[in-house]
Amino acid sequence: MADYRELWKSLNIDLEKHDQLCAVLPEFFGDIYLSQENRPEGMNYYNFVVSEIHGYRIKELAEYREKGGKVFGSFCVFVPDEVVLAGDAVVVGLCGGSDFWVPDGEKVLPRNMCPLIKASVGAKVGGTCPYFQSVDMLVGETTCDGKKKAWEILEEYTPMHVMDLPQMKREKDKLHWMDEIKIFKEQVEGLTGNTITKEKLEEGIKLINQKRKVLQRLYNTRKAENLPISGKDALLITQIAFYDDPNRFIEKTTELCEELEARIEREERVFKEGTKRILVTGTPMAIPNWKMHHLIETSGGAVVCEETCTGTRYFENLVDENKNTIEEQMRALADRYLGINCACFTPNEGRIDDIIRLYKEYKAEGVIYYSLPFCHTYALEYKKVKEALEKEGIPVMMIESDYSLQDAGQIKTRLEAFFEMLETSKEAAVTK
Ligand code: BJ8
Repeated sequence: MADYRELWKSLNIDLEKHDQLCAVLPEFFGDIYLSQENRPEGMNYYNFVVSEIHGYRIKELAEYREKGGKVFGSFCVFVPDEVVLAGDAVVVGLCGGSDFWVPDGEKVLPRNMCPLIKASVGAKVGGTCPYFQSVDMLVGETTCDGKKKAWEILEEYTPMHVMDLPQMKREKDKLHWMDEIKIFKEQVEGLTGNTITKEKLEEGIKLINQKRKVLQRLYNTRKAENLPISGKDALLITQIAFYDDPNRFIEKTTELCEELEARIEREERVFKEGTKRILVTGTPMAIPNWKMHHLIETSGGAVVCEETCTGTRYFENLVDENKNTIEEQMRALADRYLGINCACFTPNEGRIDDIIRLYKEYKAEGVIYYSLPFCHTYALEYKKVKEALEKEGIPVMMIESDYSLQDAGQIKTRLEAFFEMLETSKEAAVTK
């Protein structure tokens, strides 16, 4: 990585502490990612993005802000990026996925709390995340209780706007969410000084739809019998989608998709035959949380799809582009976003349908239900998901795990036993 110390200093980064973070990431990434065999050439771009994770993009954001541009930071896939783009602003995802930030988070939050929240708050409080230091406004939402209360702490550091997400999906909730998007539009206009016109919003909608489409194309390649890409690599790409420049991301991911489709034609695979195809469902995996995928893919499994917010919930369903007024566009945005099936909703039967559908589409052989500790909504929803999957004859196992590596050995043992069970039931089905 080039020398960005002056830039980091200008962003009030705690340089000494930040050096510790920079020192561990390359080795961590090397062990988990670069050790994989037969990776697609197109992954070089994403390797570069990670090698420059606190550099290149931060410099771009700084240059943009120097010219008067504004940067928004969000924590949830319900925040409509389209509105930010329509205001000629930039949006970056800020969810923390590293154990490094947890101790700083614990200085201001209770210990028995979701690591994603602790890491996100810790990244800001400790002054070790240049993305947090580059945003002009944070956008929170009322999803889980932990996040809601965390916003009250974060707003002591950076201006914060909170979107009131309904927890049901009735018509009145849709109207309420539409109102919230309108209020958010006013916030974006207020901060940027730019008016969001119908034309600008249309551009934003088209661009984000394009990003969704390229991610859908990428995921489609994972439906192939011969997997052309590992689950770890696919996860990394989705994680990067949250903060990369959208146009560049679309271009690079399109190139990669072409390569993957050619691999499928040639029947080139990244895993040996017999590797168990796994659907992961549950809480999001913010960068650099690669733990579960790494454990699965080094224990005899391959992740073929993620029903998570760093997976299909991020890009399934497009916003209708053919609307004639801002009012209609707002309704189209509300409709698309309220189609996301997060466990913070009740009832949330749609998520169960999604899991079963994705399991079939991606020809999965088993489901790993992943939950971060203290995430009550996802942990509680396991009961209903498990019952529904069992009814369908779909094997499922729940794993609750935080960002530390302490439980890695124990999880590996459980995964190996689960994959063995999948193999035994497959053999039994064949001999029947
Ligand atoms: S739409 S999953 S990104 S809220 S922070 S709920 S893990 S206890 S992140 Fe989420 Fe939006 Fe829903 Fe997706 Fe649980 Fe942790 Fe809360 Fe979390």
